[in-house]
Amino acid sequence: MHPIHPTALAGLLAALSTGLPVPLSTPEAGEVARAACGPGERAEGDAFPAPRSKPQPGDLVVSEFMSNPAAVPDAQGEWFELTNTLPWRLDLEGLVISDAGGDLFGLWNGGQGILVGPGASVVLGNNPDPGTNGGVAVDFAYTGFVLANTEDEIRVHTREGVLLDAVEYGADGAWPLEAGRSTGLDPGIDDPGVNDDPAHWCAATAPLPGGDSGSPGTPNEPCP
Ligand SMILES: [Ca+2]
Ligand SMILES: [Ca+2]
Ligand SMILES: [Ca+2]
Repeated sequence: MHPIHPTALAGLLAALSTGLPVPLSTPEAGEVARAACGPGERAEGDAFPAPRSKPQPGDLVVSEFMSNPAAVPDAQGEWFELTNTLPWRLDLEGLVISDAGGDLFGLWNGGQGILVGPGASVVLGNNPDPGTNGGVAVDFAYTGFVLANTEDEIRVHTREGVLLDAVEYGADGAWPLEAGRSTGLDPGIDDPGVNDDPAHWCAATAPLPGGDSGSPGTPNEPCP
């Protein structure tokens, strides 16, 4: 476990809880909380929508990150990808992303949900404009979170502080960090513990429209 700073978490929870339609209670261990399907929650053309699960540890992994874009400035082109490991869709709204240095943001969409399909990925980035971010389709834009080029952390946890996955790159082992190339998890790996090992990651070669390499929102290339 890597608990975030209590003061920072309290402040974020206060912000997130404003107008929040769901209670702040913590589900019992093992419980899969299923949101009720109310008006407006069904996707268009989705006659029998699958239940939306509140993510539990093991339900998602950090699968790719662009910490050091070369085609555009870092402040315009950093992003990372989360992949749903489950055979049903997840609602990521309410999750919190942090690092070890105090960077923090919440996944909030006004209560509309941030859905990611079975086995699919969502891209979070610091700039939603493909015209200036290197040609990346960003699903959720954030501020206040920097991906350092040599060493940093991406920690995904619930509002209650339950860690779902963390990737801590650069400090230990041989992480494949190259300017202009995202670092991607071998597509065979979907375990939040196994992805701690840099041996399961490699630098992307698939071209992005802006000239860098990566596969934001689509399956990673198999590592050599
Ligand atoms: Ca950076
Ligand atoms: Ca991990
Ligand atoms: Ca990818």
